[in-house]
Amino acid sequence: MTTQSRTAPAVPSAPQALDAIIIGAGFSGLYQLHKLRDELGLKVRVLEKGAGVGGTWFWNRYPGARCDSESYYYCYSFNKAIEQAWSWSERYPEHTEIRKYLNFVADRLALKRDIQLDTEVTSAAFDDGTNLWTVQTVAGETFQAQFLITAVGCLSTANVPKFKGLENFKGDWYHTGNWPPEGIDFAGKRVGQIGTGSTGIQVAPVLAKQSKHLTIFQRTANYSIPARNRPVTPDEVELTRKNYDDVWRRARSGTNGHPFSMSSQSAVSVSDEERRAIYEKAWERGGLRFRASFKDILENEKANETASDFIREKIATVVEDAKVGEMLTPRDHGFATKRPPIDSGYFETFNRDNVLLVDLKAEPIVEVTEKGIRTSNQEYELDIIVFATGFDAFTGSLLRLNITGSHGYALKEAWAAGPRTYLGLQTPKFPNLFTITGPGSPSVLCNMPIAIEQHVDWITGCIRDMLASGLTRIEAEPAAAEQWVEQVNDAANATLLPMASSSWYLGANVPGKPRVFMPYAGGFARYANICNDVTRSDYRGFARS
Ligand code: N01
Repeated sequence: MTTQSRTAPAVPSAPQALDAIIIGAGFSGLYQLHKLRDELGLKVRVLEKGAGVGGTWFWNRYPGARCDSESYYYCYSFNKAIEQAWSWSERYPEHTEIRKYLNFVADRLALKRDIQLDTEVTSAAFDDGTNLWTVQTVAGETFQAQFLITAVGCLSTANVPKFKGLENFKGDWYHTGNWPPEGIDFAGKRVGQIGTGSTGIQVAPVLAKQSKHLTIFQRTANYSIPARNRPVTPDEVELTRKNYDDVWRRARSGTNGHPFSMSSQSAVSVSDEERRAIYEKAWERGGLRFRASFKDILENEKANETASDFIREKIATVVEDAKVGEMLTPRDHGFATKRPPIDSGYFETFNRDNVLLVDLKAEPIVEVTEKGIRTSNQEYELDIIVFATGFDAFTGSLLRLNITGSHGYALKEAWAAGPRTYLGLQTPKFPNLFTITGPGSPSVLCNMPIAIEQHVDWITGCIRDMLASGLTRIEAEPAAAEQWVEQVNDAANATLLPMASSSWYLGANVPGKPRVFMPYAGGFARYANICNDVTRSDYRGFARS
């Protein structure tokens, strides 16, 4: 870890009084700061653990780390001048370029003066007497504010599996979500990579090129669509700038916050030839849009099987060794029931002489040794282990903040059986606490900046209305949260998403975590309408005083 949180002074400091505290300086925290400070005129401080702004993109610097949404809509839409001034260089921006963009926005809006970096929050406690939150940091600083907004992202707490013997490993190991900013020299090294999710699929082709030898330890074979990344031409930049209003309108009116629409055809209503031609075209175009080829890929098992089969055939065509190709072929879940990755030469990587695939279903990891990884079959000698093993998604980053709400009720207790929120925005008994893209909201099922802007706009409107009415406290009602949890479950069950039993959407990737489907799968546009309707109905489901 390269960032150093400030350390505690001998004598704790007096609380610093603010109107609102925001935790996190990624896409969410930056925009929330702008709205509360520059539109509502509030005194706001952003507390950020990292040494720079960027959130997810501050920490995820592994080679090959890119965004899976296309650059022209993986950005803010709220500010015309910023929108028109920025140019992306590639179809899928690399992490460095996204950090540059977020710094550009932060500088343009003069946000950095209200962002405190290297500041890790250790606890947040609500006081029923004053309706204030008190937030403490590792350095022993104390902040107090009426409103507390978590902008910590959904995928910020690294999941490092507790393999026996990891402490004995004589080489180096890294988690992709905690990558050292100075980078890692893989030249001449024998590298072991564990995990083949979106991250593993991005990092593997680059590690294979940079290292002497790469061993990929795969637990679950994954589908992937070619990204077809390429530079963006000046003409494309110009055209997008002209059409931005339409881009954002389309992004907000759809299911996933992407500006492309879902086909109106069913995959099982067309002939085999037609279907294949549509899939081929989508495969050639590349990217997440592949799943929009037919309207029912995520709703109907037969339709899903057609997409899954098509990709399985592609894997068999690309991978030269048939045995390896079969090991790489997913058979235990349907396409897109887990978050579908996109790649730049992932399956081709297995045609290289310096790459070995190990199937952990056939030979599970027994322990990490001094020299490498021992499976039930043999020991693989390694110099570096890369954990591309994902995150304690949604709840991990919120629970580690040690939040206690009304009458000392701990969030850990409230969510012991899984997160229970109202609209993903608030949890009963945690007044004046708002969660941007929290569990129970569309969040990760969406193009994130669109989901983030919708939440920040709603929270800002809610606070504005409270201040205008002289109200000091807002709290989700337990009955509203119960009903919302049911709606989240119903929305998931109307899709094939719960079918993937090892998905992080369900918390299944972290041993011991309650299995609850966490994001709202009813679609972005429908969700945004529900939120607007709640506002119009005088904040139905919230108790305000
Ligand atoms: O994490 P994952 P990720 N032993 O949880 C394996 C976003 N993202 O970092 O499938 C062995 O998907 C695990 O195996 P299994 C995106 O939303 C965004 O790849 O559980 N293996 C799996 O293969 C994405 O979905 C961008 O059986 C173990 C892998 O590790 C999310 O981040 C780019 C294991 C983890 O896959 C998470 O993706 C990249 C164990 N004990 C990522 N534990 C953007 O473009 C886990 N695994 C914005």
